[in-house]
Amino acid sequence: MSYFIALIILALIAVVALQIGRVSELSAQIRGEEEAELQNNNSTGGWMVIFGVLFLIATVWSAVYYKDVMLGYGPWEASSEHGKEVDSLFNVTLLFTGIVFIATQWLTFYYSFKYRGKKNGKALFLAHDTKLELIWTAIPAVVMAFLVVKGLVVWNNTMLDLDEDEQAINIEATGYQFAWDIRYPGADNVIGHKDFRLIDMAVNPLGVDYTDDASLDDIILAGSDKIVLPVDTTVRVKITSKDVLHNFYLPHFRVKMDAVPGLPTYFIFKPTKTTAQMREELRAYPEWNEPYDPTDPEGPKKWESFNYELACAELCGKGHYSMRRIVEIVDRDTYKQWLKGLKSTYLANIRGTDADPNKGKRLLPFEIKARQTELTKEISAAVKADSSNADAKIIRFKNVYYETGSSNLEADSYYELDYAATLLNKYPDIQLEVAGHTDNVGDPAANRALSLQRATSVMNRLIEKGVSAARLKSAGYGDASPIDSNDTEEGKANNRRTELRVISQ
Ligand SMILES: [Cu+2]
Repeated sequence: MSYFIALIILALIAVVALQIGRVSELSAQIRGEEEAELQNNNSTGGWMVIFGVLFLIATVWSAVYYKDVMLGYGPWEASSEHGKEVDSLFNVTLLFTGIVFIATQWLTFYYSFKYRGKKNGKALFLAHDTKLELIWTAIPAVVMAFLVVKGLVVWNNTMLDLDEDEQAINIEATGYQFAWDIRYPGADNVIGHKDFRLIDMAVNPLGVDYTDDASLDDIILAGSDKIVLPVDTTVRVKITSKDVLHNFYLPHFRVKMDAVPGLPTYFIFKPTKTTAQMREELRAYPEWNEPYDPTDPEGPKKWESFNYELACAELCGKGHYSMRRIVEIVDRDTYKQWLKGLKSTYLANIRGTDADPNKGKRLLPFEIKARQTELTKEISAAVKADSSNADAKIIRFKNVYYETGSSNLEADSYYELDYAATLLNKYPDIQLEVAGHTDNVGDPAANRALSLQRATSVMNRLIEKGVSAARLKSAGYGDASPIDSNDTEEGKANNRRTELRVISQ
């Protein structure tokens, strides 16, 4: 240790000796060599100008050279409608700040030369100059005002909420450490209500309120690894967070918004280029034609592997980086197909479980609506079908329920029958048969009798709802014409049915 300290002391003594030597050399110069100093000033001034020129050239050259890796240039033209406005705002700002940058940098270096130390040189004494004050206040004020006004226009175009009649896809993004849950609205395009008090990490991590009808057809892509959206369609993203601040950032679409716990935010954007179109554009650039994986030169090229991305742009914790997600922009038909393949989270995970606030309810509003749409198509198809095609003339009720062993209708049956009655009244010329069928359990004669009574109940309901009695008749077929096997419970359930048959028109 003492050896080490001694070494440091020796080194310090050497430094002190060196410094003393340099000071005496400099003082000798000042005392005797004024000429040398002037020459020194001249050459330093000259080098300043040369450096200034090279520096400005290098700055402009690097900006041009690297432009293709900056958003807004080369392949990175905005992929959203308003993104082009944002880019033009950036360009205008860059123009003004660029002019100021070049002017001030040039003057800094040029004045170092122009006002270098000279013999008899004397500084100018300037106490006040009103004209100068006016100029250097007015010019920045005008430029700033212009930038702010243009900025506000762009901001308003981007951030104004939807008009009431404007068509848009609503989605919701909930950030948490360290993923995004994306909620799609289902057929009604309304995202259901949610409440933090309903959060249950096992069954309902978002706290969706399933007593809200709008929630029932919502689709939650939990921790999803991709978001799919259609091109040329306005999308409104509602953004929330469950824990800390996150940020929903789609760089290619120039949208970025904080996800704040307790304060939903949103933005609206319209993608203008599909992922496939973007890949085709990148293909034109040589650097995108290199292999994506350098160890596999025969593998896919970089442009083939391109994807739009969602990034969390808030340092939200140690797993922050893992919040990156792929955003796939597809054409509208592909989007519809993709959405069709997803099942409502409520139906898939909640329906009938203890977490289901609608437990015990047989039919939910959106199911009723879906069945009504289906029934409209079925009746119109059966009416139009050729009479040689017996099967096509049959409409099978799906939600007609009777009390056990009786022909009394349960109240849940009314919506389907009443809706059928309204539809049948649109075709006043057709004759119909209401047919009852049973499974093979029990005595065939009793089955026939019960199926006739049940068909008659249905017929009476239709008559009650305005279908002319002259157009209707009822029939009970018992177990005589099954449509499925009577060996399984499921098959038996299918065989117990009530049908409507178009017999003439
Ligand atoms: Cu985050």
